[in-house]
Amino acid sequence: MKIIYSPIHKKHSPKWEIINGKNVSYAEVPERIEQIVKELQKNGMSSCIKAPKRFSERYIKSVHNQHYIDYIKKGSQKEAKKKGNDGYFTTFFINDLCAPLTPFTYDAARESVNCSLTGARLLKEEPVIYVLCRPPGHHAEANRMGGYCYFNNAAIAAEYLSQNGKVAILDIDFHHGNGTQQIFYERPDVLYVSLHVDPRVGFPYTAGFANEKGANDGKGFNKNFPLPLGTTEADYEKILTKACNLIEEYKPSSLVVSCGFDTYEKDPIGGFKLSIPFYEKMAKAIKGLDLPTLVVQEGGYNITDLGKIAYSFVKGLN
Ligand code: OKP
Ligand code: ZN
Repeated sequence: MKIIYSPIHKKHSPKWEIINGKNVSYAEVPERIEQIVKELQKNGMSSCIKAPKRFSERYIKSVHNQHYIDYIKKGSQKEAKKKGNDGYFTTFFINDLCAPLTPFTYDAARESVNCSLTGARLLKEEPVIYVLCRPPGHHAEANRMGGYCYFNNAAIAAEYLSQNGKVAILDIDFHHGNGTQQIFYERPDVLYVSLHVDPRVGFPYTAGFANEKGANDGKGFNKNFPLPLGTTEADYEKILTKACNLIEEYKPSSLVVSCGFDTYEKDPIGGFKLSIPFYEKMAKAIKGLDLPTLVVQEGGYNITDLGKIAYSFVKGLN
């Protein structure tokens, strides 16, 4: 297995998000990825870790609108020139107050895409690749940032892979990937399947309902499994099996996993009851699909245990 990692993400480190009009300290911190890398290295995986290659901005444009890309780039540059450059929320191209622009936001988001595309390209040679990227991407729509996400790493990789056949995306982050859903909503050649907290009680609130099934040519190729707060391992496992069956029936050429660890029982912003050993089980179920698989990091915010969760998951993939 190969792991794709770049240290550039560390430069993107916003202080706040705004929830209900109040500043709340930012949960999507550099330590997340650093803890995972440390734990994988500790477990003898250093030789698996590869640096990303650089990809042209036109790959980002395959999913996002050019005005949106320029806005993030120029906004980050503008912020870098300011004195108190703690980041700011833009007025345009935004879904919520959880994705500020800071001096290195564009650079980090761009490198995060480089990581996912490097992984996608390597899938020809390696059956399973784990992309340790941040900022995450699944809330980023074609022209809207939000939920700690700017460029949709998983969607850009899926778009790239779709040139060689149908792609399934399995989103197991605690939150619904509204961005990924929106990007492929009218496409039959990319299946989106997501398990997440019921949007009536959890972020992103406006998408992720069971009746969102795709539109036009894409009708029937979007499947949401909203789950209640407090979902147990037994219940989660049943739904994951259903999700895997759908993917199997679809017969894709490759699989992209939007992999969040905020389903963990002690996640500070999650609300499911999954334990560390359960992640190995989940990964085994995914591995059982026997597809070229690109695992793209999304959320997961328990800094203390993230490394152990990731290592449990990696054991199941191997
Ligand atoms: C990003 B990813 C809840 C705050 C919610 C935004 C959550 C974004 C999640 N107290 N803030 O899907 O992990
Ligand atoms: Zn999440």
